[in-house]
Amino acid sequence: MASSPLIVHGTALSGHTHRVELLMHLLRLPFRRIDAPVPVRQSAAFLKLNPLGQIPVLQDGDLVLADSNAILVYLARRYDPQGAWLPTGPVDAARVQRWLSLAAGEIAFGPARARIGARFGGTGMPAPLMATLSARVLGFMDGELAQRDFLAGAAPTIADLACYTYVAHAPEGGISLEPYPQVRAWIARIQALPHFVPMPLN
Ligand SMILES: N[C@@H](CCC(=O)N[C@@H](CS)C(=O)NCC(=O)O)C(=O)O
Repeated sequence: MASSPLIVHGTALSGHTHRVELLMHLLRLPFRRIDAPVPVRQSAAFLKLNPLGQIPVLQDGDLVLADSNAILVYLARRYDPQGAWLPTGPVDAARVQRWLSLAAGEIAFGPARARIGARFGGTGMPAPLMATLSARVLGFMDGELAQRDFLAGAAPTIADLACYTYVAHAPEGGISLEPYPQVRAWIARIQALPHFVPMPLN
């Protein structure tokens, strides 16, 4: 258990923040969120926490850690004694890492950017490119999920949490999940996990 409550700098509508908070809920880890909307992220105080000016940032005692996937790795290693959320075997660990890379690549620049454009405006990326990236990764996910219940194996890992939020919220950006039945079934499996909390729509 954490010696003092964990702190997450983030916002309620940030999918990157949600994936971190979701793992903390699933692990039953107490935490509090410090709201960090765009003007806060550009402040000198925040830039000391993360010079990239991005949320989420985790504070655990003296530790300050930025990047949602890095935070997932830390929390899983530090607070999941069973190691279920981040397996250690070479093949299993590599399978998880592959999905973390897709979460920071095709998913971040496909469905996540499309949602930002639709909801907040101004992604600086052409819509056809976001649609192409989305179709490529969602088609791949659908095929993989036809073979197993979760992205990296039979049980959920941080791979699923890293990918879940922006895939589940893809329709907000005009990316339909209708063509991807296995992805929709996987979303339902994630949402059925004990202590799951959704990212709000508004
Ligand atoms: N690779 C980072 C990306 C985080 C990210 O893009 N966060 C957004 C909000 S959801 C942000 O802070 N954007 C501000 C910016 O990039 O300047 C992570 O996984 O944490």
